[in-house]
Amino acid sequence: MPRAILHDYFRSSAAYRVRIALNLKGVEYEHRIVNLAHGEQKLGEFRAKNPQGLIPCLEIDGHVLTQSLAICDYLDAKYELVPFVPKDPAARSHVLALALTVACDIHPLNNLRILKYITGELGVGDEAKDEWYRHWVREGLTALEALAKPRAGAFLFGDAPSLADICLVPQLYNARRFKVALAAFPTLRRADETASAHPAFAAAHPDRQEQLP
Ligand SMILES: N[C@@H](CCC(=O)N[C@@H](CS)C(=O)NCC(=O)O)C(=O)O
Repeated sequence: MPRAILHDYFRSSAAYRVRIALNLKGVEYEHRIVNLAHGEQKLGEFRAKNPQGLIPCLEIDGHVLTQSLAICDYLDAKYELVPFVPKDPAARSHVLALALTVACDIHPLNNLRILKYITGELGVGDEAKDEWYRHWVREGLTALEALAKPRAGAFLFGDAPSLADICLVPQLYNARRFKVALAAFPTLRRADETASAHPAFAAAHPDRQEQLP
C-alpha cells in the first residue's frame, strides 16, 4: 500500500517540488492526476480537499496537506533522511530566503490562473503574456543568483540538496519552457545541473511523469 497520495500534474512546478521532496525522503506515493489543462483543480471533488483549487495536495498519515512548502515542511519534520534546511539558524534563514524567493516572489506571478486572467479578463495578447512571464522570471532569477552565489556549492546552498534546490529545479524547468535565457545565471545553472543528476530529482522530472494533453 502506498503511504501517500499526491494530487499531481506533470507540468505543475509546485507539484514537482513535492515529487522531489517525497523522493528525497524515500516516501512511497501514488499519483492522482488533476488535469490543470481541463480545469479539474476547480471542480468539487478536488476543491473539497484544497479550497484554493490549486495543486499539489498530499494525503498522508490521515492528513490532507496543501501548499508545497508546508508539505515539504511536514515531510522534513517527519523524516530525518536528507534534511531540507540546515540546523544553524543563519544558514536555515538563508536557505529559506532562497526557496521563498522562488515560491513567493517568482512562481505566483506566473501561475496558470494569473496568465489566464491577463489574457482573458484583461485581454492581453499572447506575446505580451509571454513577456510578462519572462520579465518576472528574469527579475527574480537575477536576485536569486546574487543571493545564492556567495554560499552556493555544487547545490544552491553548499554541497547537499536543500529546499532551495527543491524550488529552483522546477522553476528553471518552467523558465526553459517559456524560453527565458539563463546564461546570466551560472550559479543557478550549476546547482540545477547537479540536482537534476540526483536520482530523487531526476525521477520527479515532468518528462518522467504521465504526459497529458
Ligand atoms: N503556493 C502554492 C501554489 C500552488 C499553485 O499555484 N499550483 C498551480 C500549479 S503549479 C495550480 O494548481 N494552478 C492552477 C490554476 O492556476 O488554476 C504551492 O506552493 O503549493
